[in-house]
Parts: sequence; C-alpha cells; structure tokens
Amino acid sequence: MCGIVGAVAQREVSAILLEGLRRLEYRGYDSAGMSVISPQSGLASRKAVGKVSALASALEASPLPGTTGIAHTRWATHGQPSERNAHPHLSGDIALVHNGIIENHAALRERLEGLGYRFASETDTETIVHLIHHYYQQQRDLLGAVKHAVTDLEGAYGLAVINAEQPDRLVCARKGSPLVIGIGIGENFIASDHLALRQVTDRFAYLEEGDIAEVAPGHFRVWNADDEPVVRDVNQIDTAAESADKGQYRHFMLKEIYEQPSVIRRSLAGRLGSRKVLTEALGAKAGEILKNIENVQIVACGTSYHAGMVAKYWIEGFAGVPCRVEVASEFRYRKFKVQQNTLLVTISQSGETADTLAALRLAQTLDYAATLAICNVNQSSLVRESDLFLMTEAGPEIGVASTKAFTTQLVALILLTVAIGRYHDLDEAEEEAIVKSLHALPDLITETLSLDDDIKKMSNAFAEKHHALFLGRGVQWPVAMEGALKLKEISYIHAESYPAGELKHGPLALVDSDMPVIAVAPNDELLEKLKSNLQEVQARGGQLFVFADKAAGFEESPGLDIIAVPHVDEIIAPLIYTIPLQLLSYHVAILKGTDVDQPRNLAKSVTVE
Ligand code: HGA
Repeated sequence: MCGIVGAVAQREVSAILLEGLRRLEYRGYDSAGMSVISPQSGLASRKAVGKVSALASALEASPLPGTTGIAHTRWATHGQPSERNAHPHLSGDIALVHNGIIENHAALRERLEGLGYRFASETDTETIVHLIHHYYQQQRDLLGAVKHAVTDLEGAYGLAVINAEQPDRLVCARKGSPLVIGIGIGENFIASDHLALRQVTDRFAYLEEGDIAEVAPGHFRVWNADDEPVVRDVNQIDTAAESADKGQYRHFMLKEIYEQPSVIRRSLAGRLGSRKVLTEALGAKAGEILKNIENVQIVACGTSYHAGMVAKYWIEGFAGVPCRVEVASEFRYRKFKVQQNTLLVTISQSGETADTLAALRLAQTLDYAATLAICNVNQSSLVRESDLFLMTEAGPEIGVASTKAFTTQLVALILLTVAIGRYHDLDEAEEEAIVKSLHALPDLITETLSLDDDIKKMSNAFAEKHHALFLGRGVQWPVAMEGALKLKEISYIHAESYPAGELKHGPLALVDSDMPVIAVAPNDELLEKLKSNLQEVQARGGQLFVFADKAAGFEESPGLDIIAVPHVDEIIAPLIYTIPLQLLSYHVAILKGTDVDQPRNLAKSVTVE
C-alpha cells in the first residue's frame, strides 16, 4: 500500500527520499512522487506513473534540490493511477502526502470549491491540502493549520505536510495509518514504516493514534489526540534482525520460501522447553489470562485468515476449546453475540491491516476477556493495542504473496493452542508429543524443500491452464485454500479450493481434462475418504496432482501425478503440506512471466479498508 517518506535536514534530501521509496516498493503501489523545498526556487514536485525507477528518471532529468521534502508511493483508492492523482498534492506553497481514505471527501470538496479552491486531481487526499491551506491563510502557522484541519476529517490518515514559507519544518499526523519519526543528528525523518529510513538512522519514535508532530532538523515535538504535548519513547532497532536483499535468489518470494526452516527455528527459540511450551513467552500476564479462557474468536484477512482456519482445527481438536474464525472485513460490520470468557485473537503480518485493526478496536468496546495479536512487526499498532502478543519472528517479508509469515503464524498458533489447551483437554503427554514434533519441524521443512526440482517439472502442466481446483480434507482444507490463493496471487490463474467432500455438491461439474486438480493427502484418518473423492475426479477425466504421504499408498497412473512428502506428525502436517504448494505457485508464475514479488493490483500491508 501507499508509502510515505519525509526529511528535514541540513543536506540534500531527494536521494534519501528516493531510497526510502525504494525500500517501500515491496508493498505494492501504482505511482510515485516527491516535493522538495529549495531555498532558491521554493517548492517543486516530480511525479511518475509506475515504478519508483520512473520517478528516479524524472529526477535525473530534472533534479529537486533542497533540504526539506516529502515523497510518496500511491496505491490508488480514489481516482485512477495517473500523474495528476499521484501525491504530493499542492495548495499554494503547501505540499502534502497521505496514506488512507478520507470518507467525507465529497462534502469537503463541495465546501472547498465554495471557498474558491480548484481541484487538480480526483483524489480524496487533495481535500486535505486545500483545507490546511485554508486554515493557514487565517493563522500563518502550519502546525496550527494541520491541527485545525484534521478535526474536519472523517476516515483514516497518515499524512505529512511541508510549506515553502516555513522551509525548515515538516508537520505529520496519524489516525488509522502508521507513522514513525526517524531520529538523526541534526536531521530528522518521517516514514510510514521504519524500514524506509534504515539507511539514515536506527532510532525511531512511533506516533500513536491521533498524534500530530512537528519535525525540524534539530528537534521534534508531539501532541496527542487531546492536543497535549507528549513524549514518545525512542526505540533503537536491532540491525541483525533485518534483511532486505534477495541474496542468491531470483525473487524475494523464493528466498522467503527457503528461509522457512531458519525463521521457524527463530520463532521457536526461547519458547520450547524439552517437554513443554514456555507460555511465559506470551507475556507475564499470559498464564493469568489464558487460564480463564473458554472460547476463542480469531479475526484476520487473506493468508492470515487461512492460518486462523487451520488453528480452529487445532484449538478445538487438541485444546478442546470452541473456536470461531472470521474475516475481519465481515466481523467488524456484523452484529454478533460475544460468548463468555472469549479470547479475541487477531493475526496480521504487518500489524497495520486496516480491517483487522478496526476489528480489534471494535472488540475493545465489547465484552471480550482479552485480546492477543499474532504479528510479525514489533511496535505495530496491532501489537501495541493488544493485551498479549506473540511475535512471529519471520523477519521482513518483502514478497507480496505471504509465505514465511504464514508458516510462522502457524507455529505461533500451535504455541497458543498448547498454552490454552493446558487448562482444558491437553494433557502432559500430548503436550510433550507436540513439543517433540515442533523440535523436528525445521529439518522436516528442509527435507520438503528438496522436492523443489520435482515440483518445478510438475509446474509445466499448469502453464497453459486458466483454472485449477485445490482439495483437502479436515485441517488440510485451509492448506488447500492457501495453495489456491498463492496460485491466484502470483500466476493470475483462477484457482478455487474445496473441502474434498464437497466436490460432488457442485464443483465436480467443472472437472474435465483442462482443469488440473491439486490435492494434499497426508496419511491421516481422512485419507481413505479423500482417496474416494479423488476417484470421482479421475472417473471424469480430471488431471490429478497429489502431494501425498510416502505411506499413503498412491501409485502414479495416467492422469495421476504423485509427489511423495515426508511422513510427519498430525499437528505439523499443515506446515509441511504448505511448502510444495508455495513452490508450485512460484514455478507456475515463473512460466507465466508474471511479476512474482509485486503481483498486479496487490499491496503488501493493506492499510486501507
Ligand atoms: N486515498 C488516497 C491514498 C490511498 C492509500 O492510502 N493507499 O494505500 C488516494 O487514493 O490517493
């Protein structure tokens, strides 16, 4: 989604801003722009549709000198991707970049047009800059004008504003969209994600909901939602935990698939004893809170929702606790009853997913016993606003299609299952067995990754296809859902997933020789049932591709391709069977020649509703 970078320095800032945008590219966007204040010529802007490299070319042809500036990558919500809709938006000497959505933009536009403002774009964002300009005319103070303007805004924003009449400062504000201040020596920066500023600093102050900040080269000041001056903690980032380069791999996605054994090892570190899960890892209050939990409600979007669906089978099957799962964009607008002593679990890679965050905030007004976030980003809004959190330790995930974030979320959810199950149906021997499976997990993933060459060969069968069907049963159904989502996201092949038992209730009508059917078949209690479902496909001339346990007794035959997967314990099977599906979608996307790391129309951290 959109990215913001800003700088107030005593040196040229355009290269810093450009590098910041490059570091945010992985989030997905459609255009980019920059405004810089030059002491000689005032405020000037460059914009480009497409990649940041196009903006870089525009800047090379026509540089933007100056020591104060803002820049943006836009993922359009209001108005198509175009140069005139790209940010920054201008009003007189004021320039502004914005992440989020202004819901009352139509009413504001009408009001501002009545005041004589002419709009240059179709965006909701442009209303903000004219509003600030309007108040600035009355008080000649940018900070005061921003404070005044945000009281008129309905919706979500992270914004940054500069004014050529006050060239040595930048004002920024957040509500519903993250912003961080990067602290330098004699220079300060702002960004929507600290990753954008790692080349200039490792010290960050995270703004909180409703905060407004004034940032100058030598200092910054923050006011909270009640307009009281506040001090926000300065955090030092651990450099070793970060990596944002592809190394030997052709794509970030492939690198991230191959990182899974090591990031899962890291996600388990300090959380597993030899026989027990160390629940203290969930926080000092965890034991006290979890012992009273009688129900679990999971809320998430996309891949994280699939992780939640897997966890439902674990939390009900191993812990013996009722568990519901719902996509956040539905949950937040539905009337429902909160059951007694329910733990609300949110799952989000970025911790800034707008719908999930809104669901958490809604839950805080209802009668939930406690909230717990499963998240990959320290200091994200979701983490800061939850009672408990469980970090996934996947490291930065750059590929838009989630891989290592998903499997580390599953690891966190197994730990949570045990932590809750202990107070319910899970006995010591069962916990010990789960801990043993988790200790074995990283090596088993490495073994599964060695199937890569076979999967690459298999992918040829998909290159000309337009549709695919993914089947699983029980806990493998959400694994099939995630497999279908991966294929859709990066190869643009239409893929659907079904619990295999549902086949004859409709989707079987689609099966013919043009419809590849992919099935995940561990050697579990549903294997024989799954085999019957697959017979139904074969009998109708369907082409089957089955990832099966070595001992599952499948034999290759015309129309039936088998890849043997290592035999694994039931609890970790969803993680193991996810790996071949990730590799399959990757290789199919390569054959299709798509943009694997930044698929069209998608964004990494979905910070708009
Ligand atoms: N609504 C603004 C910004 C969109 C955004 O934040 N995307 O992630 C626009 O459409 O320009």
